[in-house]
Amino acid sequence: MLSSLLTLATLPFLAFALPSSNGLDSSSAPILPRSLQVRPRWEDDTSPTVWARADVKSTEASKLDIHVRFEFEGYLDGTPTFVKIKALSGLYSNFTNGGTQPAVNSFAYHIHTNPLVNGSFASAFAHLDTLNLTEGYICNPAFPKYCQNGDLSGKHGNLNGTSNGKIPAFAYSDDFVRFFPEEFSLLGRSIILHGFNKTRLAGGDIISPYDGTADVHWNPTGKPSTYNPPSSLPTRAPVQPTPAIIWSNGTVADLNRTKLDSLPYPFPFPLLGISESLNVKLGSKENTKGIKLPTNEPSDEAPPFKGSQLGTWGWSW
Ligand SMILES: [Cu+2]
Repeated sequence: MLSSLLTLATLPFLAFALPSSNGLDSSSAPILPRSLQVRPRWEDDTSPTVWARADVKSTEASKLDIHVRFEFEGYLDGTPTFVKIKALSGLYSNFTNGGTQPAVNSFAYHIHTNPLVNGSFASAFAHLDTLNLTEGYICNPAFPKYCQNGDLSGKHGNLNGTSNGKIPAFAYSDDFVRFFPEEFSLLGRSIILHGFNKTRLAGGDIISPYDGTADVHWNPTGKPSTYNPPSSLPTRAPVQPTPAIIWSNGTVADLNRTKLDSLPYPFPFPLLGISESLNVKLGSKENTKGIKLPTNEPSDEAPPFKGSQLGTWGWSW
């Protein structure tokens, strides 16, 4: 299993070695925007694995004491990114935001497009949505392909509050969370955690040595991401279409062309899917796998974190 993974990981390099190849196997392949024709910056790295991290916290002023750690493990071969989550404090059931809001028992969370400016959660703007699916269609976890790629809780479920505010480490794989190409990348973004009526309760930047936002010890450098620097980031959140449409309630995707054309908002598929983008190959599975991690697992280690080894985590592919 491990050897086959390593073999797969060499494929991007082989593609680069062929000057006439654009990494696509179809003569009808779309012409890629120049910005997508990028090679992973760690192409000379011998490791097939890359990491990022985010410490998502409430502000001191809020006195909420929310701290959720996210860790991302990605692969050069385009297999799904692994997302590991642990709530260290503050995610209580019957959460009322200090008595100011109706109680909620679970928390939505997303990758947002922009890193925080001066700690402002509002400055994170909207969900990462590199294929422009918009929020016009309600994300259905059965069809993650048609969810905003940054809508992690839409695809995998909210974080359920607990009596002590902690959630043991757990993890899942996600086909649509990407380290590359750069404009699809989670690098240079942030994560926002929400309470009642989408209130922004906590946030934190996604940092990694791969884009210069973390040093080798995983301390934040304060530098802009080399992947998504301020000049490439949106300057405002996009206006979302309303009302929202639940386009599929069933367990089978109902997405023929007629159906798509009948939907009230422009639907970007199939324009330029992630699977058609250079260097990116979707995993063989579009569904996700969740894994419960040992509760005694340390949470403050620097990546590569323990338990990330294939055998230890019981990967089935
Ligand atoms: Cu959000």
